[in-house]
Amino acid sequence: MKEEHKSGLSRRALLGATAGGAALAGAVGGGRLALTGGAAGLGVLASTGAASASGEGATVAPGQLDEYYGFWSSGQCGEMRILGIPSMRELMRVPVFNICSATGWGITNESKKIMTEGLTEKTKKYLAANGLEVPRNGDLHHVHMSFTEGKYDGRYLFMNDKANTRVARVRCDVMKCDKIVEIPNAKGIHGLRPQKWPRTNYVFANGEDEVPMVNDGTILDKPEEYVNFYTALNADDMTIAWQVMVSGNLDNTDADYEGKYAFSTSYNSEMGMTLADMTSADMDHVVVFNIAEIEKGIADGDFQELNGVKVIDGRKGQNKNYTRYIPIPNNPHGCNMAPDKIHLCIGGKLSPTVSVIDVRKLDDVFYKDADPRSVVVAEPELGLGPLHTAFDGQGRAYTTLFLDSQVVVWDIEKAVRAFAGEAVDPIVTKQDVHYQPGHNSTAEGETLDASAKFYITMNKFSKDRFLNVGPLKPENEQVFTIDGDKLTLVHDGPTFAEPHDSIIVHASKVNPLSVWNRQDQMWAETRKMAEADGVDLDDYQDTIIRDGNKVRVYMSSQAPQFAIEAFTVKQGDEVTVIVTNLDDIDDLTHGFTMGNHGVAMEIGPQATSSVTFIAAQAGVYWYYCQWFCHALHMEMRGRMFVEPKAS
Ligand code: CUK
Ligand code: CUA
Ligand code: CA
Repeated sequence: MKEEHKSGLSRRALLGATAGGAALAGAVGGGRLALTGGAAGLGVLASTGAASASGEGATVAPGQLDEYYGFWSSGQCGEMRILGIPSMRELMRVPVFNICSATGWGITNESKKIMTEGLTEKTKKYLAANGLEVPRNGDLHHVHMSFTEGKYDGRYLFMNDKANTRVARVRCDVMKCDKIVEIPNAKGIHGLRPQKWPRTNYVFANGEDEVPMVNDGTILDKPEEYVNFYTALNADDMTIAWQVMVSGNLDNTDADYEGKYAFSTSYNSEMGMTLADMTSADMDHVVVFNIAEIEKGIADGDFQELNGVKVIDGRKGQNKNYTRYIPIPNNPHGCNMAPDKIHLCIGGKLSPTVSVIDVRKLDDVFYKDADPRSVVVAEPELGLGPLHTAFDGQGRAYTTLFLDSQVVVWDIEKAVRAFAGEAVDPIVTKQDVHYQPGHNSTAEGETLDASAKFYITMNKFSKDRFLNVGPLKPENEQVFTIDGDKLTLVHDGPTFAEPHDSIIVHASKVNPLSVWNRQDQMWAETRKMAEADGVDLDDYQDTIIRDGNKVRVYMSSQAPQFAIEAFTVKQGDEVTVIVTNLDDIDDLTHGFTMGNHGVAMEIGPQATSSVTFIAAQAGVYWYYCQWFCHALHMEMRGRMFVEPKAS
């Protein structure tokens, strides 16, 4: 095995130590060096013959449907993706935090409302000052479905935006985003999980970046006055229920199967502002949030109101029952609750260990003053750079080893026994992956329906795995079938920036519509506007309303024609085009693109969409349907005449 290091130390030696911040910080850099320089030479290719005979059951023939949906984050692309599993066929991209040229997300009036109504006043000012209508980007790391009694219930998907501190919700009936909320006070929403039990009443969201409590510029470079916030949103209406101020920062989060506790990892218990500071302590921590106590504190008025949010003080030293801090080595990352309802697994990242917390022991820490570390019932050494853990419902855990480019399969019960002193090895097997895995997923692994069918690894580097496409390489995702102790590679495929996390949901739990309901709330505002204009949006529309310098053009569409094939406005008019797709057949989507105006939108069967723009330049402009809908799709077009302003 060849290993390269700036420091000259071996990667294993470096990461094997859990103490010494500088060495560990160096190890991250060193590991990176090793993986970019030498992974191909690490011998990791040996065990990965392509799909073998034992991978059967993972083949999905052309025309056949997948057994599972995969809901994927897309990182800095800001969208959610839907895949078929196990085929890994990409089925759809759902724009959420991004602006989408195809669907008009961020361009249509309906989507702009969703993208802006939940923003703070500060952000609205920022947008105005920058001449923006909506935030341009997002960084979507975590997609999770709503739960009822510990199982996916097919209602909603929730997701975070680390870049602009937002949380969004996607409706599973139409697979469109219906709510985006900016979280006040917190900065950099990263970890996100729905409450699992009794149902998803709350969505928990971690603030990763520390800022002054009142962040108005009075305090700048005084980290000792910075704080961090844990946020609970009400899942049903996407309002903010409460926040807890914490010590240290927050990385990933999860919730238990009893509705009692939620948990967050912190890699910066030091409240450091530099890499050296953030890695200086041997131990960081997991914060445990006591949901009932927090609710009681809110009810009893033990909070301060900050930017409209009720904030509980759960920092260290409060001596209240809102939070407890469990010491964990070292810059921990992943936070995964096992479906055995007992074991919470924390990826040690700079420590080669996963810390296993028995959540049944937490009551004693809250109410009997037990040592916080007494809840740790196993801490197996698994390998270098443990990040996230998935579960198969059969007592096994699958932990990604970022630096080792492996997944380690281990037995939770054996790890507990080994920790208690028994001579058992919890490690079942180690499997090479390509390369540097972050998150991983098993089918419904974060639910009580966890199964041992597939193992999906989301690798941060593809390196030499695919044809070279220039300096920017794709990421790589791999699917393995699980057969006892054996993982068999059945899919290896590139993916664009940058999925972090995914969930695998049985197809029976997701039942989207094929045709929109005409009464859908998505265009409720547009419907009100039409009513005021005396236009029936459910019937054929070819009405043009002039209202000062505002023009509203109502046109229905039916393949292959817009109800209006020409309309006239005056230069400088604010034009709103409202298109209703009266086709009610599966898969008959129309579009509306106004040439040279930066305007495009999707109008699904029976949907209404609208878009507003200024007709700034005189001339003839063609609009057209940009969604191929008919043999005469090219002919589905019309003209906008813009009369010159009288000078
Ligand atoms: S984080 Cu990306 S690999 Cu944002 Cu869930 Cu761990
Ligand atoms: Cu309508 Cu293409
Ligand atoms: Ca740290």
